[in-house]
Amino acid sequence: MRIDIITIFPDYFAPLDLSLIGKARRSGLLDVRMHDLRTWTHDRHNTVDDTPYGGGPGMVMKPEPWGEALDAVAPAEGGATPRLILPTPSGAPFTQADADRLAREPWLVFACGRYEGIDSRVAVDAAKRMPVEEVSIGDYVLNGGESATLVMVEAISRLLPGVLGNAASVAQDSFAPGGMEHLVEGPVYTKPPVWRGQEVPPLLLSGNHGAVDRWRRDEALRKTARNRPELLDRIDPDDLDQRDREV
Ligand code: 6GU
Repeated sequence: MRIDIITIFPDYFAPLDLSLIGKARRSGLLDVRMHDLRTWTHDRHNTVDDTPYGGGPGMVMKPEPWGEALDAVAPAEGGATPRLILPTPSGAPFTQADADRLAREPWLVFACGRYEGIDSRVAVDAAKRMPVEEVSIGDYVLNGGESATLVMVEAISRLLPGVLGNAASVAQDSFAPGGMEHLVEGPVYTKPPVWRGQEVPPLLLSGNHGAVDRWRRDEALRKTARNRPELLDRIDPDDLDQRDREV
């Protein structure tokens, strides 16, 4: 998968050199390219922002550098077109289902806005030649799209075949499609069996895999009820068995 990131802070993405994503990049599974938006400015001060029409506080990102940047990174002529992701607190919520869907795309471009956002004509213009999505990572405001892009790139790239050491672990994650959608994972344990007076639940040491699976589902349901009660309403009743209803 190819990912291009357009930003005024390319250094913000240094963490993408690390850990599993860094390894995936070095192995060629993941091709991530950062681009400095100021490359596509033409004035002495490399200006990327201006005051908002209609007045009000803050600054808005000028359309011209963004138009040129997107033309250069994703040329209109010449075959492939990426999907453009615009991180913004006014976007649609980014979920695990979005991570799964976007992990199947061959090419994504993230356009990181700062200040009060990017002139709205940029998204309209880009949509004439590529699919565009405005996406938010949660109901709070960040100073720019960079940290949100890091979050989304990590959520997406860990789903690419070969990026995680253990592909089976993805299926057990909170929110994973095919069993864990609308559920968060319950507690996990490793050795030693007793630590500071606390025992690991003995069932986990029993070797009874069916009983362990059932216990994990019970605990996921309990933890979801405690921490994310609003998610329970979204579970398809057909996906609940009698034991689920008793938890
Ligand atoms: Cl994607 N961008 C910004 N600037 N703030 C956010 C966000 C994105 N998602 C939540 N808050």
